[in-house]
Amino acid sequence: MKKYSGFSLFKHSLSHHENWQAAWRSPQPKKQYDVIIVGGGGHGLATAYYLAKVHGITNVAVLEKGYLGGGNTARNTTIVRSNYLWDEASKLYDHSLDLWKDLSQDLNYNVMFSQRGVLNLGHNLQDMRDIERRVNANRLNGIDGVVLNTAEVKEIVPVINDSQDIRYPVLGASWQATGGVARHDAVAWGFARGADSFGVDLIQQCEVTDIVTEEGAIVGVQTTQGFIGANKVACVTAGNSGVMAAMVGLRLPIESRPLQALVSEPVKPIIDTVVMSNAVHAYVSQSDKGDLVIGAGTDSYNGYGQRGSFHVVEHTLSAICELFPMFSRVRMNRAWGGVVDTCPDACPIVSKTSIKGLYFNCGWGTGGFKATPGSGHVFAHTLAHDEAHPLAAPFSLDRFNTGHLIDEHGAAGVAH
Ligand code: FAD
Ligand code: PYC
Repeated sequence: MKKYSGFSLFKHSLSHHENWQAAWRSPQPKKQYDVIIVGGGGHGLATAYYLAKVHGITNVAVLEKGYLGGGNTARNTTIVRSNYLWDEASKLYDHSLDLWKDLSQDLNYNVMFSQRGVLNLGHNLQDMRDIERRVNANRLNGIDGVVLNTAEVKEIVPVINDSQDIRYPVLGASWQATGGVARHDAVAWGFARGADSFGVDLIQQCEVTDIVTEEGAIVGVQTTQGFIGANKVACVTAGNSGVMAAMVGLRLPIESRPLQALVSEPVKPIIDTVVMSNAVHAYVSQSDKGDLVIGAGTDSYNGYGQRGSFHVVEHTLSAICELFPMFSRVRMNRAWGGVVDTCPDACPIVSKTSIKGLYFNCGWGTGGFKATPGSGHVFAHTLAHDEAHPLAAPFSLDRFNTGHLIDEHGAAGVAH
């Protein structure tokens, strides 16, 4: 990777960006690849990076219909944690959390991973029982977590409304001190630059319009830049996975729905952790720039428009203002939506398919950003060995036949 001297950094700071060196190449697609990854979001790029770095497989292309990291990777609220209930999920997300810790060093790119802690609030006795159960399960799996009472929550977030006389009083919370946030764009760019440095071709503005098979095996993909041959095709297309599967006559157990978030004008530092409430469908953290980053629950209908309903934002902001009355005077700058694909058990699909050489990594729903490095790492193994990584094995498509679902609705960041 290119290293910059102090002088060249100074020179670049005075020049326009068109003079900056590109962080990755923009090659023409080759005729044939060992592996084509469809989808240049964080997960697809991480998969390409680990395929090259860990498994030495570099004849790889990532095909992205828009620009790298412009899908849900660009639209998420960057919360990272691993406090899931069941062994299978918590081990997968904790593997990811481990990778986050050294990711900036590994990529030589600052992904701004900040372990500022994550609170999941409880508002009634059943919430608190669920929190205790989840924290106990986490600790049995070696994942840090404590159960806090109202006063302890208030100590961590002095601006929270601790009145017990409100619609959703704060009775306590789970606290994962090692959770936090990372910079979403930097994660995509860091993995992209890393993959490119190993010779992976990153091809933007290249939409896959069909997956081509012969006698039940992959031969390549049809794209807006023509046919490209491949021995293996890995679909990492988040909210478009159902569409990709339909190209080969497969039906995934997935619903695709809009999920929204919004940011305020920048304000002085006021909240130095992440506060989430599944019950009120609202969560908030503060970016390094000062914006309050606020998120909502999913819309209750399926759709592919990258925007959500107004009433969801209204509901979220009324909950936020109840939890943080002082935020009622902050102005909101912008709102946006992404499309999240969710399985019935709120867990991902990381899997081979019945078609030889075709793989899916999807269904991360409202919570896949935190999994970006871990997902790429285990999926690369699955692609390289044509056999699931042990941490990915419980997340194969088989579970919808065997009934071994892993119900993580309770630990999902937002209700869906
Ligand atoms: P994406 O980044 O969406 O990448 C998929 C890519 O595939 C896209 O770039 C798309 O253009 C491309 N593509 C699709 N079809 C084709 C095609 N036919 N040909 C070529 N390319 C194609 N998760 C958390 O853990 N923490 C959070 O705080 C959090 N907050 C969220 C807030 C919002 C508002 C949203 C929408 C999501 C949130 N998530 C969060 C979820 C998280 O964003 C996703 O799970 C994660 O980013 C998925 O990454 P990805 O790389 O799989 O998908
Ligand atoms: O999974 O932690 C999460 C999350 C937070 C906001 C959206 N998803």
